[in-house]
Amino acid sequence: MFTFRTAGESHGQALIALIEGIPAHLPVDFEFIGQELRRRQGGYGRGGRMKIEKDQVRFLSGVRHGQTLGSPIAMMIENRDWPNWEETMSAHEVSADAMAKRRITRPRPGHTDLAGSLKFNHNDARNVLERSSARETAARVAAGAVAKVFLRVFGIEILSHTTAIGAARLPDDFAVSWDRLESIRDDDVVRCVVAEVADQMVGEIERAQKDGDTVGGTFEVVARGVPNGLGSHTSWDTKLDGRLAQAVMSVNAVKAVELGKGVRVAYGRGSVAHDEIAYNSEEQQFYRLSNRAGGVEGGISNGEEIRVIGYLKPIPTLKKALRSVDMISKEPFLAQHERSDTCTVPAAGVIGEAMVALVLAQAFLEKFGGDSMEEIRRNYDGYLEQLRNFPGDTIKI
Ligand code: EPS
Repeated sequence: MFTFRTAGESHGQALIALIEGIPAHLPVDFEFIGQELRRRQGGYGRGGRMKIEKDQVRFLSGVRHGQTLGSPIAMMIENRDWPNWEETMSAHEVSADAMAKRRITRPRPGHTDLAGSLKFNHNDARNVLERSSARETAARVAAGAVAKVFLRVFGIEILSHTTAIGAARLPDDFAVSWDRLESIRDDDVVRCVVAEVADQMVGEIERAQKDGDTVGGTFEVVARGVPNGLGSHTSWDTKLDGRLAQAVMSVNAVKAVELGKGVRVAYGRGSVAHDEIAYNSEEQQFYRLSNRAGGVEGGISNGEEIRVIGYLKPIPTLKKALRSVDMISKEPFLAQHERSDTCTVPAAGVIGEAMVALVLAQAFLEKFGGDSMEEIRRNYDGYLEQLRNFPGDTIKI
């Protein structure tokens, strides 16, 4: 069973990602994993914190001589901001003065501050926001990078692009090709494939920044090479689309998730909503004449590209003041912050890729799982053979 979990506070010592269920003998591409972390840190509109952090993964367990052992993989990303927070975030008791110093009693609208403080009975919202901060997604990207390295062995690749920032958006019928996704440079400021729209996106961010405001937007994650058969129609929680939606929805600030043309088909007729079926006899493979479904039908991957779109609200840490109420005095005040990102949509696409990779790796291991890469390879090749020979001979018992 493939699982992953992260630990760590935004201004704590480090972030941790722990993965279980990656089989033995996967060669670990350290360079690629480092590059994934750098991609997440980029993007126009990030705040002062990204000038401090230079995320790097240290493998603490589960890898030996460049290959996985089949044991839990623990990864650590140090927070370079930690020396400025040692006392505030100390695991040990500190003086009353030190406790009061960076205490937060003024919850930001749209953030977890108030809901979390009430739920956990904290009188300092820092106890909530340190964990709810999107800093945590660095650990997800590290875990997702390992999942990507695993999936790549079986020809599955995942990329993303920014489809909207504020009012600047790609046309509704725009279908990005894999080549264009690959052409996005790691240091691209907005990660949009149409230069004209990219410029408009930069304009949206600049205007929001000037106003002390923030902007949201959308990204699309594309996974290619996914075979027919990941996920299952048999139970609600085995459906691949539901699992992808949950994973991408869990990315900070994402408020809606769509597969393929999910939103638009809801407003149209069935005759133009579905993907007609064809057969390629050379490749001995069924395929679809369009991909409105985003590669999943009935909760099962259908062999087409998987396309998942995430919709982000504008992040809620604002320089511009919003009305709120102090948690302790119950007095109204205007919530306002100095250090803040203006836009995180380009980074969110990279995080979305990680989440999609983690879900696909889990579903892949469910179906083809084994203890070593060699065993999984045999299982997978046998299944591909079965697909080519479909319906083949069924075993008579
Ligand atoms: C975040 C606030 C900012 C962001 C942070 C998420 O951090 P700080 O409060 O230290 O200025 O930069 O994102 C990251 C650190 C990151 O690695 O993405 C928040 O409140 O969610």
